[in-house]
Amino acid sequence: MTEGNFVDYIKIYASSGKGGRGSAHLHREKYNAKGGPDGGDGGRGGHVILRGDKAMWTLFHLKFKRHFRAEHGGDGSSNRSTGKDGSDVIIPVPLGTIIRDADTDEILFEITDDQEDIILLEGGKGGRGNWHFKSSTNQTPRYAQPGIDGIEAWFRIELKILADVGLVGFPNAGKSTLLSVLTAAKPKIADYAFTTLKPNLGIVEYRNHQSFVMADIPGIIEGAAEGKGLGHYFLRHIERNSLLLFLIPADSDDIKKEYEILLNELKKHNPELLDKQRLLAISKADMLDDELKTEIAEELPEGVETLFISSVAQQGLMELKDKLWSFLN
Ligand SMILES: Nc1nc2c(ncn2[C@@H]2O[C@H](COP(=O)(O)OP(=O)(O)OP(=O)(O)O)[C@@H](O)[C@H]2O)c(=O)[nH]1
Ligand SMILES: [Mg+2]
Repeated sequence: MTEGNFVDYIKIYASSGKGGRGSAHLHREKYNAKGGPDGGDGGRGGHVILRGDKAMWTLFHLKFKRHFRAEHGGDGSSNRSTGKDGSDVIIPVPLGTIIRDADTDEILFEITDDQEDIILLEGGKGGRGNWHFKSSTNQTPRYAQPGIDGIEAWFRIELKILADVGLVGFPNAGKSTLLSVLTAAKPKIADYAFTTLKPNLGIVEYRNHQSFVMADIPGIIEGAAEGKGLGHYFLRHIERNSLLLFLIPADSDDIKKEYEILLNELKKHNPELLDKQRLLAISKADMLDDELKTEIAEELPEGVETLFISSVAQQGLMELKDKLWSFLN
């Protein structure tokens, strides 16, 4: 899919490096033909490491490079020289990345902290050189350990969005338009349902160079939790948002009802979603005159703060940002 910058899961193949061989070298000098064993140890094979990176927001960088091989360890050599450790492969991933075993689907790790390192696959240990095996009965062992093999495996790397604000609304509610006016993101916008097929993220610049992240997900419809439309697949992405911004267009036939349906879908998907802070924006408010606005204002759902906005006419957007910011902090 070409739309959006969003890749939410990807399968990767990784292999760690094999440990280097221990050396079975016997020391020889001009005047000492029977020198002792002096074979060094093999170096460790490289690890495959995942590193949390707070500057990343997607798995897009993994889309075109899915194979990761760490270097093998170097072999040991004479003079008890240890082989070089194989270089590790470090894969940067956004915070909120989950790593599953590709076969069993079991969650192996979750990366939540910046610069957090997780060894996905450990490199094989280097073999020990022959001098370790010298004993009273065998002064010149010609034996050294081979290195231990690396490991290879497939993983499924998955991303839960860590956006602060998740947009929730029916298709066509104006979610992508809002994202496009509040952030530098350029999501596709059109006058039909399910324009957005994949989540889009944008950074909302706020006063004094502060910012927060907003996620636009595909529209949710009645029955979404049972698999209708596309929203169900993406509902899990709003599980981590600290705030849900509901968007209902001003020309909705029944704002209250629409709000109830949205809440109900979230609840069916995961009841904990209802514990999140939420805010309701009546979008496309440029279509309302004062009279209609007053009329609508009297019939708004209870128990949620509501404001009127228009992305097109740039109305209420600063108030919206202020409100979002104060909720987030
Ligand atoms: N009048 C008016 N129209 C708007 C406003 N915001 C969005 N629209 C229009 O509403 C339609 C849908 O907008 P989108 O932003 O694509 O809606 P969406 O919620 O992202 O829709 P899906 O991706 O299908 O879920 C487009 O034709 C927009 O031009 C607004 O503030 N005022
Ligand atoms: Mg959209």
